[in-house]
Amino acid sequence: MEQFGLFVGGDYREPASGTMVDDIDPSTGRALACVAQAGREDVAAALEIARRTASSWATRSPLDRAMVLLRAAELVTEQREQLAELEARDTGKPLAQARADVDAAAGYLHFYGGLADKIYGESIPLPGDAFAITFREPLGVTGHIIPWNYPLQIIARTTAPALAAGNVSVVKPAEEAPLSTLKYAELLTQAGLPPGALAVLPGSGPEAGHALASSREINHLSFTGGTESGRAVLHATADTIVPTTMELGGKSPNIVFEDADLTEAIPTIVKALVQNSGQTCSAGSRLLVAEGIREEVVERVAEVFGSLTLGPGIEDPDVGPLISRRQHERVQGYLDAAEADGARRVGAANPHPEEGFFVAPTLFDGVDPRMRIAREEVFGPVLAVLPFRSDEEALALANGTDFGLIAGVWTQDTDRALWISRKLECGQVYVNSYGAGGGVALPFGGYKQSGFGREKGAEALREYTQVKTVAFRVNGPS
Ligand code: TXE
Repeated sequence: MEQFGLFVGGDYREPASGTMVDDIDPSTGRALACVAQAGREDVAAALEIARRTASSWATRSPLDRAMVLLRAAELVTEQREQLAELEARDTGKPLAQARADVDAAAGYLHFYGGLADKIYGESIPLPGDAFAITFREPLGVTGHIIPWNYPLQIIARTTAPALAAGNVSVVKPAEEAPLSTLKYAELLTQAGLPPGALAVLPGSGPEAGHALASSREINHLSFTGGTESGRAVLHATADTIVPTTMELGGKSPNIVFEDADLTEAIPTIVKALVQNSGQTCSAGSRLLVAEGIREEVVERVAEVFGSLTLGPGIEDPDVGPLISRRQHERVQGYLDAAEADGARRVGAANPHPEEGFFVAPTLFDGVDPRMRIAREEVFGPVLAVLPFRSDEEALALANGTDFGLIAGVWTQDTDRALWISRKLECGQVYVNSYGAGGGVALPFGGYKQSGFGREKGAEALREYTQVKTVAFRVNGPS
């Protein structure tokens, strides 16, 4: 079985404690690899190396930094099949999705590589001959806590802008799926990133994750994960007053008005939910539908659900397993709660392999907005249908959870689409589409308990820089 160490200082090393754990293949429940576990000491050592590397990377010419990231984008693309297979095995996701994730990772490196030498300040006129200029400076050492649902995409999404802006990064991937993040660090090093500018430390959340989040040696922390762990991380960064970006998931709606083009809408609504087995922060897990077309929409979505294949990610089915036994139990708990609350399950469960952590795509009609299935993030392939009778009711339902990440709006009426887009309390709205294929260039982040700060797009560079203002009083010739 393949063994993976900690990636520190440009190479693999053993953890101080010598602890190795099995990395489980979610399609079989059996070990896939053996991975080193970082402890407090390893985190401290990686941070020390990062600190020593910080000024040399920050003072490299912006064009040099750009060229390293652009070269890394090429290397990721050259390794597309190997990386996709690794990601499919480690997370259970279908190969086609894993390939899309590799493309998105290369896309982030390309996008932020392209911006690395275009991070400009401003000039601000002041009274008389005075003026001020601003500099966008790197923060120093950035910490990154990564979840298991899109490890490769998310390490690229958060470290590419950090590195482009001249920071150095220390990353703690999730226990369940660390492998592609280690390969990513290898490829960036191969592309010319200085050893020490990017460390990847697999390990547990409460130990390695907490050590990183609570360290005084980081200058910024980006966290992507669940609300509970996010809260623990925020307590830690509050003590050290470290700026933090939080991406905490959602309960995002697809809103289908009576005039929607259902031929376009139905396949997108299905994909928005079942992609990655529903384990996507921006999953379209609520279907808000005009009462007049509810029956037809439910029937058509159920029909597509019924046609989906389930299997190991590496066989490229429509739907793979969930990430872990724990996640399987959690989702099963939501299915039981929905039935106990009186929601009506539509359609039969698709067949799936006996072993592995599979849950068939499940559609619940007759959902009341107070039910848990309508309010809480399930993070599995479970869709809750809620009918509405007016545009105002659709808006109230859409905004009626604690989350606010993204929304899909399906209508032919541009006024209606614009009206509701402005009123929706969420970070992104898609009109007659959903998710826009990863949207590397589109600012992304939460309203309300979906988090704060923005990732993706040029906007993310604001998170990874700090602004210095220098004001001049100019004395002209006397
Ligand atoms: O994620 P955790 P879990 C949601 C989803 C899911 C739920 C729980 O609803 O059902 O969260 O998933 C690290 N200090 N999302 O428990 O724990 C952890 O090691 C520092 C939404 O599996 O949030 C991992 O690297 N770090 C989401 C990362 O946090 C800690 C993606 C995420 O794991 C820590 C994943 C601590 N005290 C789950 N505790 C999204 N936004 O896409 C844990 N971690």
